[in-house]
Amino acid sequence: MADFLTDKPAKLERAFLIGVQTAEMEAGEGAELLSELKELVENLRITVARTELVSLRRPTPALLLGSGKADELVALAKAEEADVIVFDEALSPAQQRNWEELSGMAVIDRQEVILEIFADRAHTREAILQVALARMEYSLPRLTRAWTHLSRQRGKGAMGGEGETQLEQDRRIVRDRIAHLKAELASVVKQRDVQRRKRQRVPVPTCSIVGYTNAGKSTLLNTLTGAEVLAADKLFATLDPTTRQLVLRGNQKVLVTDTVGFIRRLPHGLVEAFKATLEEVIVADFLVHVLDVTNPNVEHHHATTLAVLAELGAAGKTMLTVFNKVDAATPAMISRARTLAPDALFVSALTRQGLELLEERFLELIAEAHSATELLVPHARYDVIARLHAVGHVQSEEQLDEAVRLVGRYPAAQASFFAPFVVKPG
Ligand SMILES: Nc1nc2c(ncn2[C@@H]2O[C@H](COP(=O)(O)OP(=O)(O)OP(=O)(O)O)[C@@H](O)[C@H]2O)c(=O)[nH]1
Ligand SMILES: [Mg+2]
Repeated sequence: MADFLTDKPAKLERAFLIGVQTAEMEAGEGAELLSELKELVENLRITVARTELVSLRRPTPALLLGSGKADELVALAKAEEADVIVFDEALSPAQQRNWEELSGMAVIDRQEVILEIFADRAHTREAILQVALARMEYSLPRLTRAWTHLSRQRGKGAMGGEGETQLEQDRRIVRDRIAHLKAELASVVKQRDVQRRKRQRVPVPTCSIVGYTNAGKSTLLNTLTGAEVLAADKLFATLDPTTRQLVLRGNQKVLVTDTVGFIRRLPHGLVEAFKATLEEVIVADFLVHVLDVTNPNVEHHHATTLAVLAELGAAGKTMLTVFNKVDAATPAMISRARTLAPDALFVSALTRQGLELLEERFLELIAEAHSATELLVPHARYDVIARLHAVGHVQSEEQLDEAVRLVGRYPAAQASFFAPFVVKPG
């Protein structure tokens, strides 16, 4: 089989970055995206030799930019001795191929950079499968390229007469692998479902931490729960959701899940592939949206997270907005954040500043999401009490003369069993 999927001979080292500012974009947005792209590329341990921002009026089908501009940029990239050109704007498979022919270099776009970072970070079986699937779907229309996944393909004869059949073969292999990955992923997802259902038997409230990459989500989970999730100053440090129990005042428990970070222009295939992982977000009782208050692009981060949540079908969920890293913020940053989200909390996951207040807000949201039920159970029905302890969550238990008064919760599926004893529904 053609091993363009696994072959990684020539690692790319010096990148020439091209950002685009179109008329529809806000002033400065192209530059902002370009600096974010620089950070992304550096996360792949590739040196950024130079960045260029071009203004684009009308995209061309062949090269996106006009051919004069393209020649100029290729000359600049060559002068920098770059071995890869990276576009912030998405390139069609044809545009990508044309640029590679024009420059003789690898030419990739932001989407491929993000896919590459995800591939680099994926460690669990589920994450590896999800990233592999997203990469395959990205590669399928691009099989005629001389470069793939940041490395030159070896032994490929995809162009020319005989190459036609080779290309067809390659396509079939990739399609087969996509089908295979989907099936394997489905079985992993099923296992997760079983695990989650087990957890739901005891209806402990759940919340998911969401937000832009590097906002401090994992640090917050670690500080709150004493978990030891990897938190690092790199993009997409977390790919797999981690759930930990947090015990609040009054012994109220809540399961907190840390999730993969979001970013602007996330490849659609990745959102699709990570939907299963992000299901935690959809089933959570409430969300905690963490933002880095010190980041100059915080408004865009805010908007991006809301957009991805909408794409996941989680737009209407109860959400607590939290500006993190106040220990490093200036008063100007704080007032800017207030304008963006007036009801937000300000915390530092590093110094614990504001976390007590955050936990109080958790308690309020839990109370809203799960108001407890009150039951009166005759002493003779000890089986009912035992069952509530086994399948539900008992907040308080009081021995009265004729009965036991219990306040707590149980799964909806058990409602008919407990119904005869309910005196105050939740
Ligand atoms: N100054 C300061 N830095 C923080 C704070 N919280 C997190 N950081 C730093 O921000 C960086 C990113 O933190 P993470 O917790 O890995 O961020 P994340 O949101 O989980 O990032 P991804 O998993 O990549 O989406 C790390 O270098 C942290 O040390 C904080 O309250 N103050
Ligand atoms: Mg993280």
